[in-house]
Amino acid sequence: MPDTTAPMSRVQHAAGQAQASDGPEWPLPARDDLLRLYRDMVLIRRFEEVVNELYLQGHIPSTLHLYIGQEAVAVGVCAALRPDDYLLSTHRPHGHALAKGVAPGAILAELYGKATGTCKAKGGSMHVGDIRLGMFPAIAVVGGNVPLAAGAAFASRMLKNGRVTACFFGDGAVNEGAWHEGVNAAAIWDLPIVFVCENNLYAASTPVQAVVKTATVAERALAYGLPGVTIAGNDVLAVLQASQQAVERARAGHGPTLIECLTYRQCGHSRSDPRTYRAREEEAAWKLKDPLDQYRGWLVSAQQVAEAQLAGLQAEVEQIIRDAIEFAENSPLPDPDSIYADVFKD
Ligand SMILES: Cc1ncc(C[n+]2csc(CCOP(=O)(O)OP(=O)(O)O)c2C)c(N)n1
Ligand SMILES: [Mg+2]
Repeated sequence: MPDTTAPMSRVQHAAGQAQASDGPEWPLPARDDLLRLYRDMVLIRRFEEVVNELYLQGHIPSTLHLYIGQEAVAVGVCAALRPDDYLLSTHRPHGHALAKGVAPGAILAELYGKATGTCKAKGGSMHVGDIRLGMFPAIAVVGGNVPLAAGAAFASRMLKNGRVTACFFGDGAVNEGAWHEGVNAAAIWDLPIVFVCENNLYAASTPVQAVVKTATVAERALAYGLPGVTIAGNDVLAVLQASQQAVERARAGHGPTLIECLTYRQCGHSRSDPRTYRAREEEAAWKLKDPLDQYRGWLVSAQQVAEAQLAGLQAEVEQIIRDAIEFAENSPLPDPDSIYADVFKD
């Protein structure tokens, strides 16, 4: 029998030679891992809420794109990765970085423009990353990270280091020329990549159905000869299941998979977005599908996790955030003499 205790239906639509399925054979993660998924989503949610407040208070120069509402995607994908696997991100990278294990203090310090930031203050929000943890500094050129992901995966194959590359992008990336070139290169060379489309229905103010003619993004995979699946991106277990299958396929040398995660950004696109392009009713409907609320409800009802235990995880997260703020605020500004350091190759 399929696992009826799962929070929502898993794979909604499959295209091409889809691998993910709602089969009974998928074992639920161990209890500690289930709790870890929740804790990691809470960390991202709270981090972003606090970053928004700090931004409004004037602590953070430059712009921001928050990840509120999409937490299940980053957490589900990264839970399927090894620590040394690669991750390439976008202009909306904080959640990806936290899920990959980048220190919250180092991310926040980067946002503050401090010397202890992940890019020593040379990147800011849209370039957060730590290559020591497998995360390339994020790339804000929409679709621009896709050919680079193919390059990273090509290097892994040449070096035979067994690393898989996870490449995140939004629905707005899939009409960029770079996206098609990168996906095609990965397909023809059977590169170890998992392409993760976070379809949050809008590219800034442009609705996806206005610029994508097919019913799903995933079915475009068929044109390139790789499997594509569309899943409920607010269901962290659905994301984890599809990611595990795609990672396994990539690591075994069978090539890339495209996973389209249907999700919704609960905040504006970036700072000062009045969201006039979408209906408040639509926002309310997606709020009912909040990834944290749904997963928390399932943990309590189907897994009998005590509310007190979840409150403990939340308290742990609050402390991590307090420590991150303290770290960022107490960190020094970069030395002006370091302005050309790490910019040119020696
Ligand atoms: C090549 C390119 N064109 C335009 C922009 C400006 N821009 C930044 S984010 C964005 C929308 C991206 O939408 P999507 O890929 O769906 O990601 P989301 O913001 O929804 O996470 C645009 C148009 C850019 N950064 N790069
Ligand atoms: Mg989008």
